[in-house]
Amino acid sequence: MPSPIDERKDEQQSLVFDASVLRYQSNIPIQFIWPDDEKPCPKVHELLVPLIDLGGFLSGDPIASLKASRLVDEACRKHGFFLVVNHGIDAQLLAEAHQYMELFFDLPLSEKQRAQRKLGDHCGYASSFTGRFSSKLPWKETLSFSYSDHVHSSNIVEEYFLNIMGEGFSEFGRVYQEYCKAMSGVSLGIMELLGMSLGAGRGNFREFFQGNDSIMRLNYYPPCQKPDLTLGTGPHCDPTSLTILHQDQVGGLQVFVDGQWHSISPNSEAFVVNIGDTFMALSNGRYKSCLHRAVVNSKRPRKSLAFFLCPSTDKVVTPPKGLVDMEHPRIYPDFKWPSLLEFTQKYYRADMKTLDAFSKWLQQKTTEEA
Ligand SMILES: O=C(O)CCC(=O)C(=O)O
Repeated sequence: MPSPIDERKDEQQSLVFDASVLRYQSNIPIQFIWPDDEKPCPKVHELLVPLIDLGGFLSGDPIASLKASRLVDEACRKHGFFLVVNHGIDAQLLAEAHQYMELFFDLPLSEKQRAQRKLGDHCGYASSFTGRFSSKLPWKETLSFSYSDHVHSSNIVEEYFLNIMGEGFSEFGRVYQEYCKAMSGVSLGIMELLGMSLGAGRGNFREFFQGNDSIMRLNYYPPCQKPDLTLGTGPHCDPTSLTILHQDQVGGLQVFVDGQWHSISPNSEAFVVNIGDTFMALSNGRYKSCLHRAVVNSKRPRKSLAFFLCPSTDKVVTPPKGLVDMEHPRIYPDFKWPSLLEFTQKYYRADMKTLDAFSKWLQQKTTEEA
């Protein structure tokens, strides 16, 4: 299979996504113009997503638990998106996570490039994906870094900022270390809920994701003079297990349901949660990992914080026995998360068929190695 990285053309190397320069141009570079059938639609309807009271569920309130489990089950069988409120995340921490993101993306490009993401790597700073793809480029900048829930990696985020950006960034490290730890905690609570709603036992997935090796991404979408021609994040399903997203008040997240794009409006009190491909495999296909994207606008920058829960690198992704029977045979092969990550970083640009393409790739690789 050709690597998407090979798609890179020579002229790409000179293309730089620097919003502070691009904003003075009346047009946008052609690499950012998406095909007509993928361009943003002028009007979209709001997606009806349930509001889940996580606190009520976690405190053991039987009525709140039953309600939460039913609502989550319905949403995850249909599209995999829901909102959680009463999640226990400190408002001050959330505000700081947004503030420090603004501070980082306001730095001059050369400063941000100290954290430059290397080809084939999933961590670091990326100004669009100019070095990786030659067309359908996203109108955004990102900073991604690893988080680990292992006891011996309790400072991994702080160390990342210190090593890559230097002493002056220790406060960034502190804020995002704390934020990731809090997100990991919320994810484990949601895993209890998913275990219950799938009838797989409350502790099953919680235990599976203890010691997770996850990814945190800060998304920054500068204003764009031609927002109707481009996308901030192209349509994709998350290859990871569960995404916990906090978007600012600008709006731009869209989900593809029943053949149409729908928006999910900002709600500062809530996290947007969605099922990723790895959890779809864990649930033996019962819960959906759904196509989503982000649109941009011409007036205001937009920010979102995305925590991608991933299993510990040594865990085998296999559905619990209770989710496999004659009526529900296995859909996806066993795999470990680092293989799927490698597949999406080196060989395949994530879309709505990632898991099927990955399954075929894995089977082919196993046959070749036998
Ligand atoms: O910014 C958003 O609303 C969506 C971000 C997203 O889909 C991603 O980072 O994978």
